[in-house]
Amino acid sequence: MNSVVTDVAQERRVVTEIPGPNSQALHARRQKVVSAGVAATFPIYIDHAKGAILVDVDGNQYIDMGGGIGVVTIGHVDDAVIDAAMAQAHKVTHTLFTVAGYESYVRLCELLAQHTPGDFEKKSVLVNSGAEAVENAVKIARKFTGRTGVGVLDHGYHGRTNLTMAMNFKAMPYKLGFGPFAGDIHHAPNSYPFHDKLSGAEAAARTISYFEKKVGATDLACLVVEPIQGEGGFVVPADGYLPALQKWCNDNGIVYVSDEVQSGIMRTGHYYASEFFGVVPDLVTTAKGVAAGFPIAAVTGRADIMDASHAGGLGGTFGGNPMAAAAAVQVFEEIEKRDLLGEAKRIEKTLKGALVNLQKKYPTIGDIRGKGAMLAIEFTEPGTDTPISDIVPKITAYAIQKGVLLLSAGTYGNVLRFLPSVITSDELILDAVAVIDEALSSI
Ligand code: PLZ
Repeated sequence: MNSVVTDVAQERRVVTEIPGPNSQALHARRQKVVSAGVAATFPIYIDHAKGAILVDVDGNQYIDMGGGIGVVTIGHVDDAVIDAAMAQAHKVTHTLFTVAGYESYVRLCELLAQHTPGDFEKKSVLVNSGAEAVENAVKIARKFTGRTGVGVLDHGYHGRTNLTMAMNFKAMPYKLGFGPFAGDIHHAPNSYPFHDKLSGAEAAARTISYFEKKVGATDLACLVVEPIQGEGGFVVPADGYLPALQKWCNDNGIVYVSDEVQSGIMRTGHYYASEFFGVVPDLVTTAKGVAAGFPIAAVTGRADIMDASHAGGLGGTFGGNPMAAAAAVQVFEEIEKRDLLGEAKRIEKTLKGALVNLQKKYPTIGDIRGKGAMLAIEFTEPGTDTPISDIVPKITAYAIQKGVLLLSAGTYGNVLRFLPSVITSDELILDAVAVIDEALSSI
């Protein structure tokens, strides 16, 4: 277990019952010391990983179709990223950037300014997690506007801190019993074309009317929107919806915040999903895929907004950790060097094609949606949009037994979402879909 793993055959391989004996033993230890509030979606324990494959402590190999919920977009244990982080680790591991600086923080902010949407002067602050990035975006927008209201959309997800809990749509499991929550958060209906059948213009008019009636535009500091909703079920808004929201924000002095924690950094075949929709946010949050698993996140946006905070108002002990920042810088370099945006588009072509074929066989697949390597299928009663919520848990339980790790999503738990690394081969993608096919025919 101490040896350096250099390679793993890119294939699924089941060599014990799942969970195997070593995973079972670790799970028993975990249950004694890890809070029951920390879920265990699969009671398996990973020893090492490479590329698109996870290897558990019993030697079982899984095709990772979840990427640690969209984090290892570049692939597990990418050599260039690990080398960059290790080189930094041997130089300096911590100073606290607000006390004494280092280059990787500055370089990452340069890259974020370059690759986030919008051709204007941008600045960033680096933090530790997606939720912390969202918290900071709200903080910064409030300081800039002198207003306090925060608009969010139904089916949205923004984190597990007190403020971001209040911004989430779903009570269970994110909020129930954890209140009281931060105030002045206002929820409005989103665009969910598969269910609401509204055009982008109609859905935007509904959203805007809610905010205008319930809050009043002049009391809103910001609107925080995931361009493709992640935990909510990879909800892709109707054409024109996001640009209409952005225009309304711009016209009314509301800071438009794009929460790209899940959809950002090559995931959709673009650096940021906002680009796909033709939206130029005032502020963007980045986390997950930016550093391949090293914890780091950012708020990036218009320099005047980012500079509205007084010195000392933003920061935190570990924010922009040198190793995590060096890893993130390398991720950006690899995206360019290896055309990883193109790889995300390849995943879309292969996976969407296979899912369309699957839908022909199984009419319970009501909708196929998403972009790049962020795709999902939603299960509904055939010919209707009534959710069927017991199919997805059966598929994920079946698949893990066969060496495929799949994730669910959606307000009704009826969405199977795919967040594979963009380096996953077509062969592995098709193999994973074949396992879903087997699962569906066995249900
Ligand atoms: N904003 C859009 O998707 C994190 C949550 C996993 P953190 N989504 C995965 C879980 O069960 O906690 C997310 C997101 C969007 C914010 C966040 C929060 O990011 O890094 O988990 O804090």
